[in-house]
Amino acid sequence: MKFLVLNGPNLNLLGEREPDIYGAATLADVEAECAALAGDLGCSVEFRQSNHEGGLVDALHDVRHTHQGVVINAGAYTHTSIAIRDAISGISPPVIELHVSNTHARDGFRHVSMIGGVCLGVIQGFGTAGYPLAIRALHTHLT
Ligand code: CA2
Repeated sequence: MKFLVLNGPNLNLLGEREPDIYGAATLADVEAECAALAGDLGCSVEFRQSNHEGGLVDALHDVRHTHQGVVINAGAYTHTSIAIRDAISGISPPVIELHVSNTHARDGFRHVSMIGGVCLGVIQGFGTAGYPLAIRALHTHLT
């Protein structure tokens, strides 16, 4: 089984700024942790990141016949993007919405998700530890 972990705008800066909200781990650290877990579970993960809405839509389309599940942290596009919602609706692999922070404990505009309603489930508020949790959740769902 192959999973895509897709990160949206500004998440390439993980571990570089705002450690009080997003923690100290970099995206490369998170990728290494998820790759190790995936190996233990007998599957594999591919990490991709884009700062562009269309890049995230393209990445979702790209894996529709090749991967069995997706974890997406769509960043700020979570709260605005009908295009990403439609892309998730348009592919078969189950998608888990993930956030490092608890968006419900933050600004009001972060309380709304355009994508949550078309995802298998949502994991948020557990820091970067949420990424391996999401890999486990996908694996459990599919086996
Ligand atoms: O908590 C999350 O994972 C978010 O998806 C992160 C987004 C935010 O817009 C969402 O409301 C919640 C922002 C990502 C910004 O990432 C940074 C990481 C380190 C330093 C600066 C920005």
